[in-house]
Amino acid sequence: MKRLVYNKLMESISRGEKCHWVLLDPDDYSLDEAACVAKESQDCGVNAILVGGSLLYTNHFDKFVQILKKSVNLPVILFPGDATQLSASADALLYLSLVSGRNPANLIGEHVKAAPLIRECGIEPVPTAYMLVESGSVSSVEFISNTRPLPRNKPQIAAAHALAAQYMGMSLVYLEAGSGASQTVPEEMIKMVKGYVDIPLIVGGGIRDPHTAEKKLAAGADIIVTGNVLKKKDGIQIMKEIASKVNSFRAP
Ligand code: 1GP
Repeated sequence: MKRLVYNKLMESISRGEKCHWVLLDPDDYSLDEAACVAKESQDCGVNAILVGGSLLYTNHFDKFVQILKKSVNLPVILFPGDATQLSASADALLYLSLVSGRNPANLIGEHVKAAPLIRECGIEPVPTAYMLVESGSVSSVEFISNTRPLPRNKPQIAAAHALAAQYMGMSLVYLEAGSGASQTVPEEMIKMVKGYVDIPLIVGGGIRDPHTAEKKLAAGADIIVTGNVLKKKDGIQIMKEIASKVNSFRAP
């Protein structure tokens, strides 16, 4: 199994570096806009681009990935809502198991559908424990996956899930408040999960300013993901500030 993207990520994390990934939902951008936003993100100092969404309304997924690959030198990593969101042009794919839920489709069903295609396309799968965290309202992931999020005031439950995922051989843990979340993943939960596992920790959902990003990193996030902030009027400027915070971050 290919491990190029993952090994590079591990090298950077072992040097004590933090990462900032940007999520581009194919429904939010035309192909030209995507190319432009990806270049701007690269110029801001972002480390990788994620592509995907819980539910897609547009039919340009593969072209979307292709144009991103042509526009930037960053790794383009799939963040699929289901087994239909695949593209041979991507560098890697977060092979997401929604371990916070108990829906077999998101634990093994979609994986079985996607596995032969991933093999055929030669995409690098990165086994990722995806954990949805309660964030004040029903997120798209929660609704579409028909699962319940982890209670936000019970960090020990999140830690047990992350540890189980590590014991099962997963390579990453992703703590997700949901795109556009009004409440981000609590620092207490990030800290506790980080204390339980050795694999890198991704935190995303509702991070819209450099100060919030810094708090997540200080609590133990290795990678932060931002998406919606780009759609703000001054989104690129805010992204630049977040990326610079991430790139210059040193553990306190
Ligand atoms: C969603 O964590 C990502 O999976 C990004 O969330 O759009 O709220 O930044 P935002």
